[in-house]
Amino acid sequence: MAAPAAFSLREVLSAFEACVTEQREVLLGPYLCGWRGLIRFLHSLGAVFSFISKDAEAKVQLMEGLCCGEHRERYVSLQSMVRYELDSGLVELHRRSGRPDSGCRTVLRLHRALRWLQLFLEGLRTGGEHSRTSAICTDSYNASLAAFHPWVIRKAATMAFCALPSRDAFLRTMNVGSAEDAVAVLGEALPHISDVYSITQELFAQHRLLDLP
Ligand code: 1PZ
Repeated sequence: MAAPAAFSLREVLSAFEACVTEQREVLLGPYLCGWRGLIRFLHSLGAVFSFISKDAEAKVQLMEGLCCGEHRERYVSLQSMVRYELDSGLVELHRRSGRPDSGCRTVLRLHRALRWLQLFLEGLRTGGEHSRTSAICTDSYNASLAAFHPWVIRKAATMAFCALPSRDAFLRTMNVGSAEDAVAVLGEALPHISDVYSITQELFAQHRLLDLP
């Protein structure tokens, strides 16, 4: 029996490249594929991160449900999703009620986490051989996601970061070859992640969706 294909972060990162169309729309299919892969990668880092992967998983699952649900043609891109959910009054602008979470508020959480990912990978890419992954991760988190999390989650996250392996070992867990190869892959992938991030940020800002409860 053939061994299962080795997991490589290269394909995951390139999913974000496939997200952006010529019209600068962000396609949900590859966006969620990218997230699926990131979650898989997070699993490989150990059980300390499972409270993080569970939350990301739930959000990705909710989005996948919308993407193959009754209104699937509205969930092709972030742009069509925003238009549809706003026009149909599906977005809770002020506070959450008992209604199911909207795609917009769910993507917003993933979008904020994408900013963390961008900072973190950039920190890894440019960090010295002996820099600590946990420090890079904490700095990226404090500069992004932490602002949206209550104290108890910030505390738990910061404690989990201490379990991260050294930069070199971390780059090797990406499974793209040597640490130098991994740095090169990051250099190629990061502009695409930044692109997805900034298009989404602009879209959400334009529609005043950046503070959805
Ligand atoms: C490589 C190490 C991985 C570090 C991951 C850094 C992110 C820390 C995030 C801690 C999240 C903790 C659990 C739950 C948080 C939720 O309350 C929030 C808000 O959602 P709401 O409550 O409003 O529904 N969820 C989030 O902020 C989304 C977090 C997604 C994190 C994805 C991490 C992807 C890791 C990729 C690894 C390369």
